[in-house]
Amino acid sequence: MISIEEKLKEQHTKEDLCLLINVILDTTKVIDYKVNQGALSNILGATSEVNIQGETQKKLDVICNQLLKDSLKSCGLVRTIASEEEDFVVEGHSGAPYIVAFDPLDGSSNIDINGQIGTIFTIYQARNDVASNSEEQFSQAGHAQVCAGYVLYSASTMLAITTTGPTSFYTLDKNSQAYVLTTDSIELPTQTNEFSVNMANSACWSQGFNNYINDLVSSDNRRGRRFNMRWNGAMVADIHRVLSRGGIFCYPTHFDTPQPSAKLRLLYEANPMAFLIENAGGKAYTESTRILDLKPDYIHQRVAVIMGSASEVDFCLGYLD
Ligand code: AHM
Ligand code: MG
Repeated sequence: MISIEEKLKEQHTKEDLCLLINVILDTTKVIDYKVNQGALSNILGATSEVNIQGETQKKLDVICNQLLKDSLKSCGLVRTIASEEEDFVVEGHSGAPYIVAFDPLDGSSNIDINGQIGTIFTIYQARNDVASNSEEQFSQAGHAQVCAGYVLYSASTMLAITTTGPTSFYTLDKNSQAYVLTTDSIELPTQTNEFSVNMANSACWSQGFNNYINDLVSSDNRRGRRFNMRWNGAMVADIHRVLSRGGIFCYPTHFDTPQPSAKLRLLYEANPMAFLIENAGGKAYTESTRILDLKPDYIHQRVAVIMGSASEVDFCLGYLD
């Protein structure tokens, strides 16, 4: 049995990065305990607060955000912090080597139904050419991530992580409280017959994207096989399935608003997931660009997302010219 600490050492990960990853993972163990307790620890339901995304915060969103913020601020390794639940960047320790962005609890609408939820995180080297406590710290292309990962709180609690090398899965052993390596170097199948999209949004999609989905579900589609659909409503759970057995996950642009709009956030949702997917041999695009080539203009910027098995992503993009 190899723990995450042992594996990071084996991969010659820098010591301060190992320490920072451990700070984040230790916090996810506290979150895991609270998630498991559910109604018993009075953490279900909504607050009266609305975040900068215009979404009502759940109690657990606020608790998890505070836990991660506190541990990152006090560890001395993080210069600046960005979170889905914080309007602006949060000051860390000046001169510290890293910056961290996270979605403390992805899939908030699943909290109260005992559904799958997760924590997504990404780590970059801090920039010395811009102010410590500025949004520009995060204006870095996704391929500059030094570590990306998520923890999925589900039947088992699992970690997917990459530190520029391969993506691997670890399972939290609740007895020893260690994340133990359970799948080393994931290789995503290039082909799939499973797609993941919120079909209820089809009236908002482009004609090209509608044509792609119609083709997947029609009995005489261009590849001679019908596709199955899976949608958990939590990106972390849907991407976990894709990493586990292949598939394509899409959250395309919506055209029902005065300006075309997207739902998922580049910095702490699309970029870390794109890094995990690419380092497992998959592809991750907006409708036109490789996600990891994008630099966020602001920390809560949203982008369209098409990611998963490489051939399927190519096939989908072929409909979107
Ligand atoms: P959240 O971070 O507030 O939970 O929102 C992001 C979530 C993703 O996890 C998921 O893919 C998407 O929103 C689901 O949206 P919907 O089912 O409303 O289309
Ligand atoms: Mg989210």
